[in-house]
Amino acid sequence: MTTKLSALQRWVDEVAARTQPETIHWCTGSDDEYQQLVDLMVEDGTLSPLNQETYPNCYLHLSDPTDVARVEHLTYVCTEEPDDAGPNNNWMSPADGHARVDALFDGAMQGRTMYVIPYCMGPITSPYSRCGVEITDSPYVVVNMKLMTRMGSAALERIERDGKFVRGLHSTGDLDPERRFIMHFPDELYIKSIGSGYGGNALLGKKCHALRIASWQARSEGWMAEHMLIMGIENPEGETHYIACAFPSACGKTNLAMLIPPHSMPGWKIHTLGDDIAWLHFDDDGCLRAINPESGYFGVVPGTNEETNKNAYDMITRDTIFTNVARTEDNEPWWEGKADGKPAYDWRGQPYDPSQGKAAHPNSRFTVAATNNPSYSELADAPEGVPISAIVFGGRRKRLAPLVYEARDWKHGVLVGASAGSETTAAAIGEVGVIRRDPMAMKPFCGYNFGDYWRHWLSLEERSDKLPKIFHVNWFRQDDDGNFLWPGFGENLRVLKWIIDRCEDRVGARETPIGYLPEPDDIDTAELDISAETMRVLSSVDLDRWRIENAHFATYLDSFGERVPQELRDEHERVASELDKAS
Ligand code: OXD
Ligand code: MN
Repeated sequence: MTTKLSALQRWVDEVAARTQPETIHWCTGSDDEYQQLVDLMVEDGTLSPLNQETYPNCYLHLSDPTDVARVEHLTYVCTEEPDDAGPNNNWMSPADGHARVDALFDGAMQGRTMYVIPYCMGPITSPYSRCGVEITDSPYVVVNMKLMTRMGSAALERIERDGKFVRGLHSTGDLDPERRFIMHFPDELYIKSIGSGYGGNALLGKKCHALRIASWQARSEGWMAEHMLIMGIENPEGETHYIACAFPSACGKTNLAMLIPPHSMPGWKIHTLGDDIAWLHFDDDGCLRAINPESGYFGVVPGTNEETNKNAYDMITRDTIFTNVARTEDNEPWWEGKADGKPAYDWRGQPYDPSQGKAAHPNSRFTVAATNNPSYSELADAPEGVPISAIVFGGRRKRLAPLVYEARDWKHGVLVGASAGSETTAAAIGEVGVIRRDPMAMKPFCGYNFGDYWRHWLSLEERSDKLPKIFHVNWFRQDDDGNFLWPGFGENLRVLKWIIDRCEDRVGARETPIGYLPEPDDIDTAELDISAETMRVLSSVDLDRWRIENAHFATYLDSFGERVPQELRDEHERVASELDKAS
């Protein structure tokens, strides 16, 4: 197969000339192709079949031990002006960026097959979807892209019709962290990634295209590309609200999106549209609608069990690629938090020895098609997307942030999102558990200066009088002994119900300097073992700590200098003076 789109053919020829592959394979996206690549990888040891009786069609990939997470320090946005990438990104000039990686791509595919993967982010027929082509020398990337995106012949046909696509060039190179770079050239809609096979660095449709490049495109085209799950919440009366929630990596987006309602809420249903990325566009009536550009999940495995996320637990018993989990004697996958079985081999493939650390890597992952999810919403394929009633920000905060609060209005909501912070997780290389600012959960993914990004968010107010309400949640509050105050998981639906009731003006709220909070008994705690005192703590505002938090945020804003919109500074000062007045 080749293409009639000369720009694409030229690019493929140009890449082949530089990387010198042995053969070129244009991916059709067929099931046979998937199976042939799986067989090839089983033969060369890249994949191992798991127990096919209990885990049909499941395979295990153990990565190079240095290649287990996103590498934010090696991820660059290459713009002519450093200020366009902003202090939130590593910067290189486009000329230096290309030169740096092109040298590594020279001859990089010798003796390998070069795969050309046309893909479509979003439903093939949606006007909101955007396409790309990833060239890679990794069959592991191809099979993951098959599970995660609409890829192959149908995508190629759309690309040939559109004539426009994002170019993504990837090679695993020699997996040497010294020769690993993830480079973005937003002006050229070009991504070059070398030296890593890890999902967030190598499945270029995901973070590189659907967030970093798409956020750049979205600003100029008037839409939003966000690190958000999308879910539908149906009440017993059959009324469904859709919400989009932005939480940092490994903070429970997948679990929330697939939530199973608690026993005390019979008749409620959850419909999952997406667990990681939302593209939001205004329709002709000014309603903000969301599509999920992806069609599969690349989720964190540890902690997944029948209690925390039964839908995910069931979904990954078939047709799943596991990366860096442990294995039992019976060749079943195993991870910390799995209720049954015990590990015989760890994620490095070594006999399990607890003194050597966890059996499964804390950032071990499953890749699976979204259609495997028992709570999959057919509307995930709807070209027009779904209308969003609420945007919810959140993070992991042991202290400070209450269980839930609502922003006063859109402008305040932008401040709430911009000032969000969270404890770091194993999804990126680096120290785990330290608080960092993660505006809109986009710190690692915004493809341009955060100052300009906040301006773009603020500008949406001029576009519509039907904007969603904005909320903030924190499932992770702890007491002084490190116990979680809120049970989380399915019980989070109780909080989502309050959010929807607020959207429908069905419940009141208490006004505070940080926004509107529920009264402690506004959140139904029937059948929960939680004291009135805990609910009081979860729904109170520690004014002194918030003043400190607010002052830290002022310093953070200053680091973006003149690019910070005055409107955001004014809003921040308004909250600061409310906090002063109240304390
Ligand atoms: C992810 C991440 O894999 O955010 O989704 O790191
Ligand atoms: Mn993510």
